[in-house]
Amino acid sequence: MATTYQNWIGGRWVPARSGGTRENIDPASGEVLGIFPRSGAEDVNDAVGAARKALDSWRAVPAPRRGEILFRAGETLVRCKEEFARDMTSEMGKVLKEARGDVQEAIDMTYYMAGEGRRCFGQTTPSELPDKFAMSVRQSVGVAAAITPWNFPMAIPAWKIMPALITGNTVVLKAANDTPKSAWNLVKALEEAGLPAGVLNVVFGSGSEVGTPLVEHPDVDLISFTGSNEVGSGIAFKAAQFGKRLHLELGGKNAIIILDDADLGLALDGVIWSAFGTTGQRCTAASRVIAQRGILDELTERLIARTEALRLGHGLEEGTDVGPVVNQEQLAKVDGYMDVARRDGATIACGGSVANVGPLAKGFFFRPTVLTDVKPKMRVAQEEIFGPVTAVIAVDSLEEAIAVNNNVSYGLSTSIYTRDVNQAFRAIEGITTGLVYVNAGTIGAEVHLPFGGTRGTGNGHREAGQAALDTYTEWKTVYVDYSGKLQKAQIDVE
Ligand code: UN1
Repeated sequence: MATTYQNWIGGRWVPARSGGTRENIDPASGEVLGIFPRSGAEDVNDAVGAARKALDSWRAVPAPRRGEILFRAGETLVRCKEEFARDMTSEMGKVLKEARGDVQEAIDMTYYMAGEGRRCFGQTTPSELPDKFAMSVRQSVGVAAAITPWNFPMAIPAWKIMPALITGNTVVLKAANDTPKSAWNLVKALEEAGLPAGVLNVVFGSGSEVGTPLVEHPDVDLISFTGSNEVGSGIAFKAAQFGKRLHLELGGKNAIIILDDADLGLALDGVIWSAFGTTGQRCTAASRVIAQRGILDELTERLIARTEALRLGHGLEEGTDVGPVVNQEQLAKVDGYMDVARRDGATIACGGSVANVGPLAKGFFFRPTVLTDVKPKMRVAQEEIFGPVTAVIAVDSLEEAIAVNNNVSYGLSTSIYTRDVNQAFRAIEGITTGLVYVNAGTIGAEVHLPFGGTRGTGNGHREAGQAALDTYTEWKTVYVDYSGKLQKAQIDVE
């Protein structure tokens, strides 16, 4: 019998008001892992109400005290890391060592933001007038809605929840439908750490049944969404209409540029890790390899050999390199791109099909795929596939590589492999994505630096690092005039 889980609203674990439920399924085996609420607008309303009610007292708690709660939650995450990583692999498929990394990223973010409880710096500057003091302080925004994806089921909720909480906001989390247990584990850790009732609430359910009423709720002040461009642009439209603050983290079409002078073995390690890690389901995944012509043949040959050697399997099994994709819909989408590739004239050099024999029969497996003869304007070189597929594009020069890299509607992550420091710096300057790596893959961002992208990848905001605080706070500028007389800025200039 699978365990039944509940929403956490106003400090209580409660079922969906409708009584509706949904199964949490292992995408590698089809096994039912748990039963979660299938919530709706009435549950969202309860959660937002609880968050609103908790707001004034939470923002009155001194930030260092808020930080202590986060530190305690971080300790639980450390203690339960292995268990939580296993839960994650079971519910979304990524191999265990990567799931451990996901939990670790949540731990890192929790500790980092807990420390902000004693920082959260503003600016103190001289005033232009005598006997006057000028400073700026951060204030919470209000009730934050965090809408999170299944590919980083603990890290990304932590990226949103931790900065929101430390800066005094209350939160309603809508966890991804495919990964409720990881969100539940994170929320439970915060509950056990002593977070007061209503400060964080989690409502399980789908985008249309929970996400939409949450975005539209008049008592939600701020929305942070990570997911598809299609859903993100719909949210942007509503946020504008209802006057809500919005942070968006959407798709990517990231490239690894490999120049003729690169260390090819190192570059291949980066491509394999970045293209097929998390089964290619990262917004930072390297779905393009932009190769200079001098190394093209050798690179392609070695890339195909290494890709064909990758072992598909259950992410909990020793020796598995690549797990399943998350669900049937994603599998069909990735498979559909093989026809698109063929029609446009690309070559499927390896992989290119669903793997469903033997132990793989019960899961959603797709063979790691390398596409060659790809031209920069082909759909497979422009659109986010979000699966274990990478496309090799040939270029003649660094300048052409940079132009091809930048010429997509996304702008998240790029990496360049070269041993020439001049070329590296020219690339750093010319690349227009939000993240740039030199001699490392496109994945693996660290939590204390800004994370996000240009163009269609987002709406200009960043998460993680100090930049995250800008999403979750309002600036309050304070002037204290202790001269005892009327002093006029810009007027009393003599
Ligand atoms: C994402 O793919 O949505 O840099 C986030 C990385 C991870 C986070 C990825 N630290 O790939």
